[in-house]
Amino acid sequence: MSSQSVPELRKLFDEIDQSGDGYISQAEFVRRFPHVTAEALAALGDAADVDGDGRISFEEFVRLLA
Ligand SMILES: [Ca+2]
Repeated sequence: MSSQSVPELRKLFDEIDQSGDGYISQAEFVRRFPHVTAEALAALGDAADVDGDGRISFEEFVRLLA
């Protein structure tokens, strides 16, 4: 567990959420982290995407990283 503050996480989230719709899609994540493997992406999805809609909300993002 890291100790990143919510404002720091918000900044990172906004950086990844390039469409600005408040959700991080897999495509946006890969654009920001182009070297992430398909396995890591799937693991991240399982860990982060609590409601299973295929994208990560800020709430899910905070739960994952805070
Ligand atoms: Ca987005």
